[in-house]
Amino acid sequence: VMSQDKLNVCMDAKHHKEKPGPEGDLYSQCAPWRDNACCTANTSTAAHNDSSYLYNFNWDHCGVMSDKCKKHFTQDTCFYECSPHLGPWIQDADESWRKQRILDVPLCKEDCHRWFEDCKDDFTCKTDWHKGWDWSSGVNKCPEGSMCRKWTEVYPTAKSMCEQIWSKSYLYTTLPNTSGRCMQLWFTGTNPNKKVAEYYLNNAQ
Ligand code: FOL
Repeated sequence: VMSQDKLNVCMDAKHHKEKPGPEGDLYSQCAPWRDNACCTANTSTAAHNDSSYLYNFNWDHCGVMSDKCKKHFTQDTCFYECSPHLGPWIQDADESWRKQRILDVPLCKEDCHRWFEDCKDDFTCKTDWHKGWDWSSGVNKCPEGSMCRKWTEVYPTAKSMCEQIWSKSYLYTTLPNTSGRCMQLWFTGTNPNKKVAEYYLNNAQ
C-alpha cells in the first residue's frame, strides 16, 4: 500500500540507524524500544549520560538539573533516537547537524504534564534549546544576556514547554494515553505508538 514505508522508518539525522530493527541490548529507559528501534545500544547508553557525545548537551546549564526532571529528558532522548514510528511527522530540515527532523508529533497529555510537573522547580535560560547557545567551551552554556530564570517564568504552561523546548518537535494535545491518537514517551510492553502512526498516516492531518 502507498506510504507503508512511513510506518517503519528512521529519520535521517545525527545518530539514527538507516533502518529500524531489533536491538536486544538497549539500555534502561530506552529498553522499551528493544523489539524495533532506530537507535543503537551505544546511543541508548549515551542517552543516560550528562553532556554525552550525542550532542554534548549540558542539562545543568542553570545549576544541576533535578533527577526527577532529568529522567524526562532521558526519556525524550530515547523517544527521539529510538522511535521507528515517527514517519508521519518527519520533515526535511535545513540544519548543519541533521537532514531531517520531527515536527508537531502529537504528544499525550499525561507525558507533557508529568514532564512539566517534575521540572517546574528547575531553572533554565532559554525557551528553544535547539538554537543560540554559547558552545565555546564544548558544551552549551547560557549565552550572554540570557539569565537563568525559574522554569515557570520561561515556560508558563506545560504546553509552552513541550512545544517550544525542541522547536515544535511536539504538538501539545489534551488526548490521553488511552486514545490511540497521541504518541507516548513512556510505555512498557508493546510499543503503542505504531497504531498511532498508522492512524495519522491513513487520516492525513
Ligand atoms: N528531542 C526531541 N524530541 N526533538 C528534537 O529535535 C531533539 N533534538 C535534540 C535532542 N533531543 C531532541 C538535539 N539537540 C544543538 C542543540 C541541541 C540539539 C542538537 C544540536 C546545537 O548544536 N545548536 C546550535 C545550532 C546548531 C545549528 O543549527 O547549526 C546552537 O546555536 O545552539
